[in-house]
Amino acid sequence: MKALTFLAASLALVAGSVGAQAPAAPAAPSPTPQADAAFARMDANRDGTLSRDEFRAGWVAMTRTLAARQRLRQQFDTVDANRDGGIDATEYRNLLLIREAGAAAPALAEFDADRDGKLSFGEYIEVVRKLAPRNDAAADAAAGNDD
Ligand SMILES: [Ca+2]
Ligand SMILES: [Ca+2]
Repeated sequence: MKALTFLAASLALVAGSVGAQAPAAPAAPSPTPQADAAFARMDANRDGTLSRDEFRAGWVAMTRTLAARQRLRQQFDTVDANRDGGIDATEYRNLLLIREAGAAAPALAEFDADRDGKLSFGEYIEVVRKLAPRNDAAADAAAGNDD
């Protein structure tokens, strides 16, 4: 389910359709709302079918986002030295981005949206976005952020 949500979010990038109005809801609830949303976003000209070009563009955007997210996930797992699934204050201080920022480094709390004292993967992506704004991987992965 999480992967599907992510997929749908990734495809929001396609054709700049973020924020565009959702297609008319079908009479019966869709069994695959994420897939339907992904399809709608890939369907750039809204004609209800995917051309080869629309599919190609969607595929490229999706694989790019997935690859970016995978790279960030690997980074996150490396930083999470004690493997508890979160970046705590000590691990945070060891982040290259934080060390490079030195005294200007923002506090962990600034990114700790759920206030549990650690950074989840989603919260970590915000760190990379803020401190390495030119990092395409972060931008892509953040667009598909679902946690
Ligand atoms: Ca940890
Ligand atoms: Ca947190």
